[in-house]
Amino acid sequence: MSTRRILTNLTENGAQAVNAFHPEIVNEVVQNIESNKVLVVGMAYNPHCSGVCKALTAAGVEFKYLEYGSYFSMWNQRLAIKMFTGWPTFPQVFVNGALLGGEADTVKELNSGSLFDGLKKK
Ligand SMILES: N[C@@H](CCC(=O)N[C@@H](CS)C(=O)NCC(=O)O)C(=O)O
Repeated sequence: MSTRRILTNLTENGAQAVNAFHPEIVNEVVQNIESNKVLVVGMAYNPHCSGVCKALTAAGVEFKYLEYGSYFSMWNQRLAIKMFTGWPTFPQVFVNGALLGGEADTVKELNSGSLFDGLKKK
């Protein structure tokens, strides 16, 4: 049994409500996923967001960073992003058009994976 079955089984009203929830933010994220090999979507004051940016920089990976609010602002805009990606926290890191995950997933991949091969400065 899929635990996400509601996401693929929306009524027309439900789908319209989801699509109308901060589409300008979701569209901006989508455009940046498509136009940047590595995209970090984050929020201010979140140590996982600064941490993942530091880890990517130390590894010589170029990336674009988009920031939406902080612990004190833009909750709804961040919720729209979470509803779109299905990822519950920030940062959200995208590589070559696909969601990789958060800071922990990115650091693990930088240390022992091959996803960033070819994206590191020589
Ligand atoms: N395990 C996650 C930790 C990220 C995390 O827990 N972020 C929290 C803030 S510290 C978050 O985004 N909470 C949801 C929100 O504030 O919108 C990672 O490695 O990226």
